[in-house]
Amino acid sequence: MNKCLGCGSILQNTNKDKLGYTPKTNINETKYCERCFKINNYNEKFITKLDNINEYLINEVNKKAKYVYFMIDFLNINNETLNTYKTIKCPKALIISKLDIIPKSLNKDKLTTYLKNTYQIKENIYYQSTKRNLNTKVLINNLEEQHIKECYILGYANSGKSNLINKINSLYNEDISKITTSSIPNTTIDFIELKINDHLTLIDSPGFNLNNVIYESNEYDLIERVNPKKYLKPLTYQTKDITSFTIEDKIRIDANSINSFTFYISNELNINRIFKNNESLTNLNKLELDIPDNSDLIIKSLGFINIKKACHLTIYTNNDNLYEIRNSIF
Ligand SMILES: Nc1nc2c(ncn2[C@@H]2O[C@H](COP(=O)(O)OP(=O)(O)O)[C@@H](O)[C@H]2O)c(=O)[nH]1
Ligand SMILES: [Mg+2]
Repeated sequence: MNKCLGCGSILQNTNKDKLGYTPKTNINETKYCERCFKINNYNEKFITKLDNINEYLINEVNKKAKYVYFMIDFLNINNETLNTYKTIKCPKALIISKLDIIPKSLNKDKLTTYLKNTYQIKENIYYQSTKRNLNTKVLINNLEEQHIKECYILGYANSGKSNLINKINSLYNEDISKITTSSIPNTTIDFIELKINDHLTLIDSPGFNLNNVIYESNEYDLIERVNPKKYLKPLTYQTKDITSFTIEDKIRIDANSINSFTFYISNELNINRIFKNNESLTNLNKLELDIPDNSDLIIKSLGFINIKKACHLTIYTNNDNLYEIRNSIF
């Protein structure tokens, strides 16, 4: 069975609507499926749904893997993503990816201590950026020092797994077949084994799936703006009394007291502040939350809002499971 080098799906030429399709009569004549070809050459965008992907990944990896790097990007650190990390049984390390977007004010040693304590992580935590090529070698050195010959790269959708593997591959090999990457989640369909050199094979994987109000929307333009292109600029708003915030007209957060809200989400997403009473989004589910002093309100896969003082919030949302509260990361 030939697999597409770009996404890992099994190549087939019988069903145009199924993954792995190629129009070639002889499958051996191509390395890539039509979908990867279109993403790579025409920048076409596809939204692909992968059923039961989380269970599939955990089962396969817990059966086969001897070592795992698990990638989570800075805006996606929460109980749900870290609980998934904890289900991986073999030796592993956590990679906080997209280091280039992490606010400079955040000290990495302190962040590590915070993450280890808050989420009970025992393993090493690395910070990495493919975009700026930061700490890529550190990851390889760690594998070499431990004589690890095969490493699975796991993580949530869009955490940067395929870009990292392409980067490492390009450091060791000149003429490489690239794994397909894009800003739309679920580009990688199945495991892809890539021999980097005689001592190391990396295995790319589809991303774990996170429920996300933005990804659910199927709006490409919006999905692309969730991932910050550069260093994140936190936005602070002071509230006096009744103030509503809306994010991309998908989520509404109502505050009712003097406070300070600092948003750590992509600067390309629209945050609106509305002072007067208004009816926008009040047709959605209403979620009431009590926030303790100096907490982060996490909006899964978008980021978080640092809230200075204890308060009560009313949130209008189409998904109650998107929110978590933690002690401030700062
Ligand atoms: N800012 C930033 N974006 C990144 C980095 N690595 C990947 N991305 C972006 O994240 C998105 C998903 O990347 P991809 O490697 O396909 O993620 P995967 O789904 O985990 O394989 C793409 O839009 C990339 O450009 C990084 O180091 N920094
Ligand atoms: Mg990928």
